[in-house]
Amino acid sequence: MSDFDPLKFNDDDLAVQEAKPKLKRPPLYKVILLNDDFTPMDFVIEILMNFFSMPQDKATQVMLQIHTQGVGVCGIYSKDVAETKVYIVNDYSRENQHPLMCSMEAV
Ligand code: TYC
Repeated sequence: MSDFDPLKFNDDDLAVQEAKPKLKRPPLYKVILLNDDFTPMDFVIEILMNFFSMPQDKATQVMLQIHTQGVGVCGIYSKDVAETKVYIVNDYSRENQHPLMCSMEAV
């Protein structure tokens, strides 16, 4: 019999490697508000309550943190939701002639 015997190469000889799972968690984004000298404090509180569902005491706390430290996090969302929040907050601020800036950054 020759050295090469195809029958030797049956299924049991196959080297198998477990497939690595290809699922990754989708990236998350922080939606942030920046301080400025002109937007009224009450307007920022209204934004935090209405667009980020914060109760008034939490919204006041976050607004004051932005006011003193320059920037603050409004919430953490998937990319699509974060983009929409940024868009509607900036749109609403412009509509009300305030220079408030909302943006997002990867977590
Ligand atoms: N600094 C503003 C003021 O003194 C208040 C303010 C807070 C503005 C937070 C923007 O994201 C902001 N009226």
